[in-house]
Amino acid sequence: MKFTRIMPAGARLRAAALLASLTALGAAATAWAQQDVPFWGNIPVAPEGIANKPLPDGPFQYATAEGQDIRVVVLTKELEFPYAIAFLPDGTILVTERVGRLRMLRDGKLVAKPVEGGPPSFHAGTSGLPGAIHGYMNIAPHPDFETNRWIYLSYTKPLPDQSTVVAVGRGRWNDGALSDFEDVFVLDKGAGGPTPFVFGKDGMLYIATSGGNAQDPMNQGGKVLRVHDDGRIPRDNPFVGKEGYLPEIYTLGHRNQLGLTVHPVTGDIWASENGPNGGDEINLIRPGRNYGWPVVSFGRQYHGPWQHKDNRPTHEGYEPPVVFWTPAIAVSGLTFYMGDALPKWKGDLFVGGLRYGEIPGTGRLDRVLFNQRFEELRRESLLLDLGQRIRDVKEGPDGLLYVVTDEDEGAVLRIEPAS
Ligand SMILES: [Ca+2]
Repeated sequence: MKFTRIMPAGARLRAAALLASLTALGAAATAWAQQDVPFWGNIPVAPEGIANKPLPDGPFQYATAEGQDIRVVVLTKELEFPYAIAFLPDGTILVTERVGRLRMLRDGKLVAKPVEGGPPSFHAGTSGLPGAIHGYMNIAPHPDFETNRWIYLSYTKPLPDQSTVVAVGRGRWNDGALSDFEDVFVLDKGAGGPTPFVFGKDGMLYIATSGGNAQDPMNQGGKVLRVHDDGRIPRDNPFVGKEGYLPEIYTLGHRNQLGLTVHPVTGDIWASENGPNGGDEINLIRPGRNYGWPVVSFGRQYHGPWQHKDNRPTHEGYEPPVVFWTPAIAVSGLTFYMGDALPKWKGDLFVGGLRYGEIPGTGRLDRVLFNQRFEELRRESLLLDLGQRIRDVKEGPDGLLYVVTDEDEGAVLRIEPAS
C-alpha cells in the first residue's frame, strides 16, 4: 500500500491509535459494524480499486446535455503529471509538469525536448496523496506578452538550507526557450501549496495561496494576494495602511485553492477552493472580503464530522460560495468558455475535478450554466468514464476547450464539436 510506504513510523503509530479510538467510538455508538478503513493521520487512506485507469488513445465521442455532441481528441499522453496549460500567440501550447519541467506542443504535437531556461524546483510525494509538493505549477504569459515576452510560472523553490518556498517568477520567451528567469514574488514559508495565479484586467497579478492561517491577516496562507507584475504592492489594495494586515492581501479565509480565472466579460476574478471531504467552492473574489475557512464551510472533515456545526453553504458574516460541492470533486483549474466553436456552452463555467467522493479514478470536468446573475441553473459532469484526474481546463485561441490530466501518463485533451 502506497500510504504504508510513505508514512513515517510516528505517523503510522498515530494513525493506528486514531483508528483504534475511532473503532472504539464506533463500537460504543452503534450496534452494527461499519467497515474499519485504514487512516493516514486523520485522513482515510483512499481505496485504489478503480484508480490509475489507463487513458485509451481516443478520440472519444459524447452526446452532452445541451444537445451538443463533442469529440475529445488526445493530443498527447506522454506528459508526467502535467499541471497547467497556457497558449502563446503563435499557436504554441505550454504545459507545466509537476516534476519541474516545462513542455510545449507545436502544431498540436508534443515536442520531445523540454523547454530550457526555467528555474530549479523541488517536488515530493505523489500527486493526489497527502503531503505532495509540486515543482512547476501554474503558467501564463504576461498580458503584454507580444511586446515583453514574459512567461510567468509558479513553482516550489529549493533553498540552500534544504527547505522550500513557493515563488512566482518570470522568464523571457525566446525561440522556444526561457531566459533571464527571475522571481517576482516569493511567498513566506508555509504559505503556498498549489499556487494558481492570473492577471486581472487591471494588469495586476492575483496569486491564490493555501496553507497557513487563513483567518490571520498577517499570514499569507489561505489568501488571494494582489501585486504588480514585478511584485510591488499596489497602493489601492484593500488593506494597505491598515494596522495588523499584510498589504498584499486581497481576500482572506480560503483553504486549498487550485484555480483562478478572470471572467472575460465582467473582468471579475473567480477562484476554485477545495474543502476537505466536501465543501468545495467556486468563489467570486471581491476586494477585502473574507471567504470563511476554517470558521464556516459546507462539508465534512476527512474523518467524518461536519466542518461546522451549522453545516450550510451560506456563511453568516462571510462571503458565500457561488457554487459548492459535497461530496468534494477536488476542484482544480477553471475557466469561463466564451468561444464560438461550442456555441451551446458559451458563457458556461468549466472546472476540473481530480476525484469525487474521496475515491481515486473518478475525475471529471464539470460544466456550470448560470443565469445572468451568476446563479446556477444547471450542472453537468463530463468525461466521467475516462476516470482521469483533471487538473486544468482552458479555452484555446481556436475556441476549443483544452483539458490537462494529472496522471503519470498525463494527457492534453482537446474538446471539439463532433461534426
Ligand atoms: Ca468559503
